[in-house]
Amino acid sequence: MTQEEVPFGRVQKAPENFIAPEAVKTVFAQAKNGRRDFIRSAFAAAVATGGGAALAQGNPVPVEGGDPNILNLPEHSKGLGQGVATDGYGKPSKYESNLQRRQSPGLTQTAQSSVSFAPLQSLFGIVTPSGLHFERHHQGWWDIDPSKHRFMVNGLVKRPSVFTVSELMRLPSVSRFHFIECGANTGMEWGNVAVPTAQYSHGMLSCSEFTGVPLITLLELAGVDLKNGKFVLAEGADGSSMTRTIPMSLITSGEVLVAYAQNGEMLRPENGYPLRLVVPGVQGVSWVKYLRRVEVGDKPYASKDEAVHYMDLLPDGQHRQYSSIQECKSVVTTPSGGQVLLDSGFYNITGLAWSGRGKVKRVDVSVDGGQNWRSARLETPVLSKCLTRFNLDWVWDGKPAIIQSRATDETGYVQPSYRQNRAVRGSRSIYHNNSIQSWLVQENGEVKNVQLS
Ligand SMILES: Nc1nc2c(c(=O)[nH]1)N[C@H]1C(S)=C(S)[C@@H](COP(=O)(O)O)O[C@H]1N2
Ligand SMILES: [Mo]
Repeated sequence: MTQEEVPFGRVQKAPENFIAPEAVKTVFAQAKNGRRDFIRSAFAAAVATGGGAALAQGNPVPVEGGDPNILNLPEHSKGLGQGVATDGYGKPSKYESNLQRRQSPGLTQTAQSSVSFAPLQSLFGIVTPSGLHFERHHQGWWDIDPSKHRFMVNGLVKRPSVFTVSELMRLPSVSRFHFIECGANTGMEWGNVAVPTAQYSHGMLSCSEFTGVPLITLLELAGVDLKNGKFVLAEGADGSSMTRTIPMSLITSGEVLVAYAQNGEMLRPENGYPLRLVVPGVQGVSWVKYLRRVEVGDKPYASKDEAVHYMDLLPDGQHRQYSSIQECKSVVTTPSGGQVLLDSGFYNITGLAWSGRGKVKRVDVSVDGGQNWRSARLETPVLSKCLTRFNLDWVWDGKPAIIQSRATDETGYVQPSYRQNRAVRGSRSIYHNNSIQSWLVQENGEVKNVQLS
């Protein structure tokens, strides 16, 4: 892997003004006084290392030579900036061009039947910017003309119905934050293949605010027979003939949406424009893109994408079907594989936790390979079937450390270790790997993906 391929993490490159270790120690000591103090003293400590302390007191800069980034007035403080950015869709800073979704070096790279992974190690908060949302296409993506797209409801309904996209958009809508995770996320690791970065180990995961119409509203408009109609088959309009069975219980709860928008704008074409099914908590394959039809039936359909693919091979050679809910899982995104810690001292351990069964209740973090655990701070909002951001203070002593996170959801389910998962599932599975992830911080600061047996 080249340097170019390692997406920029906050700890990967040494910016010239990185806080000196001495200052960090002061900051950490003061951090115990609470967060508010921490921010204030972090600022004080940071300026104390450069010319800023004196600046704050109104005295001349005492640092020998001075910091040219402060002393030399930059162009942007003197000249006229650029005009309003009305020349098309806004773009990230050119200094962030390394932040990209990428195909895994270890997977076959057939563009139309492939995956691009989201750069989890460089994202903040819980929302995935739409241009960095992971992609999984079985037969390529399309930019479908919404005026020609139709959505049909048939099967066990009184009035088989067809909706245009504009008709759907006239109906009462809801907006909800949810994660989507491909059932194959972290799949390589079942066979002990340690892919280099969090992007490739966990990046078939994204989280957005989706807007759309609850599917139950559309079924009711069509006069659904809920007595006999226990399942729905969802079908996409692309050439992959993607069809998946959704149990009616998920639909009557009002959770399943026919979505047209993502993060405040219409869906991106890669993510199913103009319509996609949102099935909170369920593996990505059921979130059918380019959604064109739902059929109400009385039994599961056992379509190719559920009778041949997306099943779990068990150690006795049997296959487990319809294990669709994404169980509670978490991953530390910094420090994570491919990043480099610059020096011993203070670091903010941060990561993501999620559960297909509800809210995340707690996340414990270990820096010694699971011998001792501390509870991380869960940042708000903590939402159901949504990514939750966690953070924990850590002072690295410069010795090798193994960093892990272990999430617990509101049902009381605790994220299992590899040993626990393999005892039930063996090691030849592909899908539904929610094992605890381990990152080894080496003495030289380089972070590696490792598995503890
Ligand atoms: N029509 C259609 N829907 C689809 C797919 C597809 O190839 N075609 N891929 C599925 C799979 S396997 C996943 S993991 C998710 C990926 O959604 P994304 O590309 O928006 O991340 O879409 C699902 N829905
Ligand atoms: Mo998937």
